[in-house]
Amino acid sequence: MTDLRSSALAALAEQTVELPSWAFGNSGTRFKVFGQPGVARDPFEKLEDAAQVHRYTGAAPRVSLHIPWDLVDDYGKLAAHARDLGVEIGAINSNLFQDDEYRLGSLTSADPATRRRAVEHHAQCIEVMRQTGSTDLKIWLPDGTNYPGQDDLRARQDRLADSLQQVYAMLDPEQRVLLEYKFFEPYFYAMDIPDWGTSLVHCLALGDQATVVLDTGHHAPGTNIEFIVMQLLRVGRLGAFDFNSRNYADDDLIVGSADPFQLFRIMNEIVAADALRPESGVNFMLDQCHNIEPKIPGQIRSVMNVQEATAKALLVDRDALREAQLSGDVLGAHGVLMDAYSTDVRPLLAELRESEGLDPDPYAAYARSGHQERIARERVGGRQAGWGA
Ligand code: AOS
Ligand code: ZN
Ligand code: ZN
Repeated sequence: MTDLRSSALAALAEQTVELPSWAFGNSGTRFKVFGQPGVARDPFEKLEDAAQVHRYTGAAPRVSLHIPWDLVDDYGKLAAHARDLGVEIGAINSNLFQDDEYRLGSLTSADPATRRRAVEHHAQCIEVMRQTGSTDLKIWLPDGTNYPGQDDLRARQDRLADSLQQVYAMLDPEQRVLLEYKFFEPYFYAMDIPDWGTSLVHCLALGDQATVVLDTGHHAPGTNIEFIVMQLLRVGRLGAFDFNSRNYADDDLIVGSADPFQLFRIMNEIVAADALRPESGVNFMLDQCHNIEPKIPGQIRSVMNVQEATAKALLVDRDALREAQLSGDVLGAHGVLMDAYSTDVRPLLAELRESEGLDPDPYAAYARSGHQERIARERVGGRQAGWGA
């Protein structure tokens, strides 16, 4: 146990979680966007808020950007601002869902001029990557059809493969594509990348610099997500997570809030495959919006939830588990997993934070800092996460 504890502490000290810039802007549902006092007004302020999350958790040193939501004149300046704050720019997210021209598809469009525009948008994103030092280009493809017969499903895949090939060809050697899947929305008959299999097929055709993004909110209810995690790790193509929690749709709620056991099962596969280390190439990102709760504390809570699930996964007694599995001890093996899950890891994480010179309770430390009150006083006129914020 002492060994497990100290190796868990060492692994947790290395773990990082990437924050989404859009978590720090105003957000909501299609019914209502709620404004919050002190919300970030531009990408520079979003970085300042993200840096607060890193300051109190010590585990969130990167921020994903979204183009064009995070459009600025000088990306070198934005990256320098990030560095001054002690964070860096993470994945660059492209946007193929806001233009009228993409109504019937972007990278899959039957119109070559529309496809060309969608590919060129990725050239712009890759340029941002060069200027900010980002190595991950994240593509969520919002293309799909609403009615059987609306378009030729296979032709759409062929056009997608060709467009992705053009994007891939523009990458620098140290850059990679992260290809996300989603089974529904904004189209409801057939999405063009609905599942991990389709994403993987395209990644395999593209080459080694293409990997799959698993957004935990993008599966049908009851899907065994940890199985997908295991399989993608097995073939070396799990590039990243978009962590969040879902109950009904793509809810983008705080990761681990409704089903901490699912998060534990996912992290258990990560730890079992030794994929927690930064060199494993899995980028643990959040993709969330905090519509009714305060945003910086919401992100702090999210990072803490990921850490707690990870700590429990690190405490699984792998030798005992293997022994029970090999001897066919069904309940014994299950019990090993449940013992780890049932451990209260909060003291372990408090010890980790104290060893790093941090407050053992990041959430309370941020609340005491007065930052929330300061931004509410000083920042006036924050806008929605997207739509030109
Ligand atoms: C959309 O449902 C996806 O989860 C995305 O990852 C999207 O790219 C992200 O929300 C930023 O636009
Ligand atoms: Zn996502
Ligand atoms: Zn989503």
